[in-house]
Amino acid sequence: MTSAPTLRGAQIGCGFFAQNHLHAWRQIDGADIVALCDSDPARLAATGAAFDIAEARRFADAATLLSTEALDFVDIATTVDSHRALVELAAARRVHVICQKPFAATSADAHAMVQACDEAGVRLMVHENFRWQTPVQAVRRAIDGGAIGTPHWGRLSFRSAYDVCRTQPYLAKGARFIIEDLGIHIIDIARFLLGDVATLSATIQRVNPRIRGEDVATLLMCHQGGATSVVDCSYAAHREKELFPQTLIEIDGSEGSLKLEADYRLTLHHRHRGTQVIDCEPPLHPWAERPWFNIQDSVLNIQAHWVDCLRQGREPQTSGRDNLHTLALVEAAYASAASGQAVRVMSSAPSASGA
Ligand code: NAD
Ligand code: 89V
Repeated sequence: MTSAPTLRGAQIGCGFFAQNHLHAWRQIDGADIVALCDSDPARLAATGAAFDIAEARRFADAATLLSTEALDFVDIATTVDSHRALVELAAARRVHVICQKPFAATSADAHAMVQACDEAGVRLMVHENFRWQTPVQAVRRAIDGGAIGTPHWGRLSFRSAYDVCRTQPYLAKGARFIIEDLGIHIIDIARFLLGDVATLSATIQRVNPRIRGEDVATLLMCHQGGATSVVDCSYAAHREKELFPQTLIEIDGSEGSLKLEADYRLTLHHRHRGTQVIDCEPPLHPWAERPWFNIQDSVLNIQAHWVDCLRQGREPQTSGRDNLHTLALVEAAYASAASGQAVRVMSSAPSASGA
């Protein structure tokens, strides 16, 4: 039996986080990155050398890349201001697309990008990797396995004082910070575990005077299925133990409860079957490092999911269409924080949130 041809991909954006994408692509069977693109010559050269991509296959602009290389997909890991142009360029070339989060700066941009890919008949996945973290996948499996019955309440918490702006300096300059950069991940996990959201209330605060946007956010969400969740995020939480980049999760269900606590310890308690403790520590891949290894492992998992979806002709879990729901909640959070009112969440696209 002949094995399927290896998918040919190109990495657009060779900055801080793209290095994790490229390490993970090397570890995945079925896909190869054959070309690179970055408008910054120094980063392009350094990344090309580090990942053995020949100079002839390094491009300063995506249009030349797409008109020169025969590609199955592009992996866009640039910052949000360039996402729409790059996604539409790839769609126009009938090339499948992965795009980093935040997918788009506005809801209108996001809808246009989804439509462009639909009309071109190409797959579109948003690289929203937090739900692909090993511990979060374990929580999903526990719920699917009936460990706690039907979930009715949850708390998803990311509290840290880690200086994330050191490696991502652009985060300190934006009018929006923690919800658009980090909250978006935790909101997506809440959708993945508890389903889509009907109404949302939010408050935001700025504690660190050296940044422009908010570094603390607290959301209350009422899910369409009846559950209520609290999503709380902070980059101004000076705790006894720094837990970056761990997301802690508590969920109560009709038959029991689960807690994903510090250092990837998952406790499942069932009212009749008692308590079980599971160590969900993610693998530390050879190219990964602490404390980022949890996120780095999720990069491998989501990219492997992409290869499976392209091979099997399936819609990725975090498709552009699905991510419209997560983006709508980000917009609702900022609107609620500004108005002080709860917001009824409207998102036109049908959801495949997974809960
Ligand atoms: P970065 O600034 O370090 O890298 C972006 C690179 O893209 C730069 O090298 C820049 O020169 C290049 N670039 C920008 N516009 C371009 C264009 N039009 N054509 C070609 N190259 C272009 O940024 P980063 O920290 O690596 O973040 C990139 C994206 O990844 C952001 O959207 C960020 O939110 C996201 N991110 C996600 C995770 C995660 O998945 N968990 C973690 C960190 C960052
Ligand atoms: O993962 C990210 O998207 C990063 C982080 C949340 C760590 O700040 O931007």
